[in-house]
Amino acid sequence: MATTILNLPDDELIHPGNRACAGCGLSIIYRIGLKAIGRDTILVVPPSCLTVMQGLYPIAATQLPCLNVTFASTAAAATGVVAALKAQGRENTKVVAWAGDGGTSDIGIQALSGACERGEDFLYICYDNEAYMNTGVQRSGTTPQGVLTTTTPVIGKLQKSKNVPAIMAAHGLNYIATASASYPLDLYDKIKKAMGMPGTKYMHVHTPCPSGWGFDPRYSVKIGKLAVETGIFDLYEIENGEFRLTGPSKKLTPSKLKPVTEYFDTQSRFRALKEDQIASIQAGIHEKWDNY
Ligand SMILES: Cc1ncc(C[n+]2csc(CCOP(=O)(O)OP(=O)(O)O)c2C)c(N)n1
Ligand code: SF4
Ligand SMILES: [Mg+2]
Repeated sequence: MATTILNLPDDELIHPGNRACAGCGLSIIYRIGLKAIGRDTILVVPPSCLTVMQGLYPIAATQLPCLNVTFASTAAAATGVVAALKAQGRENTKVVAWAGDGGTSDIGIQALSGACERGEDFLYICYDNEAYMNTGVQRSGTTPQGVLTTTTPVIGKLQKSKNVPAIMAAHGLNYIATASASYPLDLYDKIKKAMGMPGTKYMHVHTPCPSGWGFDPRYSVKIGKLAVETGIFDLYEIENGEFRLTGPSKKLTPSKLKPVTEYFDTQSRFRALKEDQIASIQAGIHEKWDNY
């Protein structure tokens, strides 16, 4: 049965107060995600807003042991931690790699692909705020086309975003899921399910970022929901090769999709988009949903 706010565990694995910006979607998913992950877990985290948010010992925000590793090596380091635990006979202790979109779609993809191909036993969570935020909003492989960052031309990013869950699907993993900071209970249930499965599991979490996307922090949850309601970000699972839409995406049909401009208008990063570009993005969303 789906988790509700009433049966979410009370155990808090982050301390109150951390260094994330106000309204940060990452702080929502980290708080709820750790409840699903549980205490007997070692985290592996590359440079990102998450390392800043956690802070350094002895004032770290996280109560779990965490290995901070170099940008490119997250999945390789997680592989090593799994092997070390096995050598110590501690196979009940789980390993979770938690990285940003830059650290996943660009810099860490080679190590991640290798670990997936070998079927290493850990969960990899990519929180996608759609740019390198920690260092000042540089474009990443998942930054959407037309978005303004500090390293895109004045007309916005020229290229389309990289579909990382599809790349993971090509590795034939047992479990792949998307989730959103705006639907934390759906995120909780998916992490819980992934933690109980063998092999490499991958989750891709859409994570609104007020500082990098250009909106008032009070609207983070609303904007994440708009991404789902307009069909630009879809919630789904691929379990043992079987694809299914989940949660609010399951209830959507092409005729129920909100116009994508409702999402774009909430964020200054989309201000360079021209009408013909918006029409083309809207057509692409409808085509995707027609295929669903
Ligand atoms: C090899 C290397 N290059 C660059 C950096 C600087 N750096 C630290 S965090 C970061 C941005 C990470 O972006 P992302 O993975 O999307 O996470 P976010 O900051 O958005 O949370 C960069 C470029 C670094 N630490 N190591
Ligand atoms: S820059 Fe964005 S992702 Fe990073 S802490 Fe601030 S709101 Fe969160
Ligand atoms: Mg990022």
